[in-house]
Amino acid sequence: MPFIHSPKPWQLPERLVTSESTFFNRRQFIKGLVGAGIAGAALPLVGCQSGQNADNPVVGVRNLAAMLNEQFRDPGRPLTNEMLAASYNNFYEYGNSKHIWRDAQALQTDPWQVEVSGLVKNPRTYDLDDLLKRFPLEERIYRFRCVEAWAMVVPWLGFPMRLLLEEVEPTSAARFVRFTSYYDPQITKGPTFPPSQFLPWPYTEGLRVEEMANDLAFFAVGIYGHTLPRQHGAPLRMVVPWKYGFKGAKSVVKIEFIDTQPATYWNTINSNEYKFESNVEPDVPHPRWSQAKERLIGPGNKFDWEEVPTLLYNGYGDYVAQLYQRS
Ligand SMILES: Nc1nc2c(c(=O)[nH]1)N[C@H]1C(S)=C(S)[C@@H](COP(=O)(O)O)O[C@H]1N2
Ligand SMILES: [Mo]
Repeated sequence: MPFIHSPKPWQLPERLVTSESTFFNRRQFIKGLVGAGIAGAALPLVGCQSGQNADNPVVGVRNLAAMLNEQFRDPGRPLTNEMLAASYNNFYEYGNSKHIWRDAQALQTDPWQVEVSGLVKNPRTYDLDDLLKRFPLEERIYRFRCVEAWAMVVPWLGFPMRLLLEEVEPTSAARFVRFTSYYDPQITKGPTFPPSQFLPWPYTEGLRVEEMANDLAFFAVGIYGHTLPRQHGAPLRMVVPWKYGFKGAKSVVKIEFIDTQPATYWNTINSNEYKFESNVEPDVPHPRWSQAKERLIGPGNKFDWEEVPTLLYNGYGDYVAQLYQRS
């Protein structure tokens, strides 16, 4: 197994590197210290309807046309405000705060290539345009659940991962898939704390091949009717809505079919808190907090947000329950 057992430079003491949430809390704490007192409310977004000012986080996009997939028309919850979704992100390549959308604009997404390799009959490197032409785009409104217990509902545009699988044809030896995000320390500078050089870049994630073949598994190239803003993981990201958000790597450049479970970013940082499987399971608490409820991103700070019960597999059990055994 490729799990890391020997000490590695990024295995800092717990007090330095723990989790997504610790980063977040630390920031809140510092803001509190300087007396800002407006941590969540400082988002430059409410009242930002015009779309043309410097505070509009939806930048660098072009419209995309796609049919709505009727199976995913009704998420049972209101759609998240686009400006909020585009300005409350996790993308550690650009820092550890939720407010990285400006920094993320440094990413160059054109040209973009995605290499598909490893245990497949037809390895190849796709230009992004080629992917867009090859696979018909559809729109799917999915619930989205971060391991930190916030949630949103967004309309993705993209295509099922299964279509790519069928084209590259994994061999019978392929059991897992590793997805790698774009990494260039000049651009994806990472957080200043913990120091980026101690983190296990590039960001990688993994699935079992059967998980990738599931109907729900999706490559998003757009959101809210246009291409992805960079902070959402332009130009192509994974969306696996029955798993915690960190399983969905952004800005994917490489997809490799392999025979053993790959090491992944958060699992390498803390395997106790961020499991490889990481399905949304309300009855399985994170070691530091309950997962029974979640808050829907809304106006104001997160303590004002509506709290709703967490659903097993994020409500997608009909699609994925057969992939797992729960005791
Ligand atoms: N490359 C990369 N992908 C990533 C992350 C990241 O830091 N880097 N964060 C993950 C986490 S923790 C979450 S919750 C989602 C956030 O997606 P959003 O910002 O588009 O809402 O992206 C996931 N994909
Ligand atoms: Mo997350």
